[in-house]
Amino acid sequence: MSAIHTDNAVNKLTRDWQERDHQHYIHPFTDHKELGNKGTRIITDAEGVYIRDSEGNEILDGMAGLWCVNLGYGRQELVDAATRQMQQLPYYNSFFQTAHPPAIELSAMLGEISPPQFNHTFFTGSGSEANDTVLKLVRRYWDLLGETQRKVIISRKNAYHGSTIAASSLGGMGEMHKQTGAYMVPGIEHIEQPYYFELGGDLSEQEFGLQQAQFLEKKILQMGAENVAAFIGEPVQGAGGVIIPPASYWPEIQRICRKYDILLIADEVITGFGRLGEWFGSTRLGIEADLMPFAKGVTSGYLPLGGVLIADRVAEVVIAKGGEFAHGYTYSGHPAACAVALENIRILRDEGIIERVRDDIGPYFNKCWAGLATHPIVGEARSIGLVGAIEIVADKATRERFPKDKGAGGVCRDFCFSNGLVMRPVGDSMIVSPPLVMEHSHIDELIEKARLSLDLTAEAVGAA
Ligand code: PXG
Repeated sequence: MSAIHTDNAVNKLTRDWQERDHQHYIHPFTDHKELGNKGTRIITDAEGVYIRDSEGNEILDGMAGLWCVNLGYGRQELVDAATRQMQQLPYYNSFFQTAHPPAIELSAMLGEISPPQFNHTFFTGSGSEANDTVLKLVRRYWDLLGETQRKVIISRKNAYHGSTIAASSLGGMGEMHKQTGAYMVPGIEHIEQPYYFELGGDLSEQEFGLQQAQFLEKKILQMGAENVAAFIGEPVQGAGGVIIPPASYWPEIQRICRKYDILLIADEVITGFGRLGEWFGSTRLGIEADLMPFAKGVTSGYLPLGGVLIADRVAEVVIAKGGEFAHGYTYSGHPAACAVALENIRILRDEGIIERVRDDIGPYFNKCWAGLATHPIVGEARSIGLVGAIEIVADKATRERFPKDKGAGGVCRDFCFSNGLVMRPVGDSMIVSPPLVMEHSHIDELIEKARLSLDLTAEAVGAA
């Protein structure tokens, strides 16, 4: 249980950090006025699957940081890998006909652990940069094949692909589109998403999956198949609310992409590196992609790194016909980040962590999480591998939500925090994506704290 320190010195230090934070630090995706009134929670330490705040509260990290700390906190091997690499060669680039061993070895290793069509990697510093790279690679590929009219990329509403201008444009988040405004990248179209709980209506899951996938074919025909370059999707939408498509969805998307010969991009930034019990979510869901942007779990978040796995079909054209690809970042393939990634992958492999997600801790989590569906304000509890979502509703039978001004998701998040658990709200859906190294007892603790927080939420929002 969390131990709240009331020590004055501790409190004073926290107030001081909060004050300076408010005065100087602009946070990502944050309403500053609101945060200033409330006060930032300051995280100072972490170990295993727990984070600790500046007041000494220990909190079970149900989000693995931001869906990234796959190995959990405090893995000394990762620290040592970074230290060794920083001592030997802290930085060098791969721009001017040079390279360094960590980036070379990592690109070869990624070829080994990914599906067979992938043998090449382009490195970036983040998932957003990976998707900027995707956008350029896709259009370059078709240009090199002489199909210069193939510019349209089809994505989905409520997709998240990052927050650079290209990545916001690829994503389907309404507020981001509104704020990016006139600067959105042209030629990106968004179709409906496979969100059964919200949009399924009277259809069976299978029928709904097919229907949502067939929006792709309708869009291709509307744009003219000869103009369409690619389709991009997260195997399981993450930031959109852990939306797990019906089993019929991805095979139909794959069929349509093949029929019109358009590239299929699986954004594996969240689903890569074991989250769904396979190295890549695509394998679990039977997706055969041409490009796979990745980030987050590749280093368990210990250092920033992203990249794009490039299938032979694309790599061969870009290499044989492309000359110089005018694209790259100072930190593309940063040596320390690559060294950490290599060690991270070695641990995931040697300790059998991914198999454990598939065969043991994943199924245990799935079973326990499904049990939350009996709670009076839970309309659905879904999960796959080690990601899950629950839908908070006012009425289980009709799936009616609480009035927006109750902010049930935010209320639940706050109760979770004060009960020692991180869960992330997406509207009135509550999300978890814990470290892959969770033990059974951690899952039990997560479920118990989630249930307690749901009880308190029900009371606070005046559930019937
Ligand atoms: N693709 C996917 C599928 C993502 O989830 C990105 C790309 C962008 O990665 P970078 O490294 O540029 O952030 C992401 C990132 C949230 C949240 O609140 C999710 C992400 C990032 C920040 C917050 O759920 N996903």
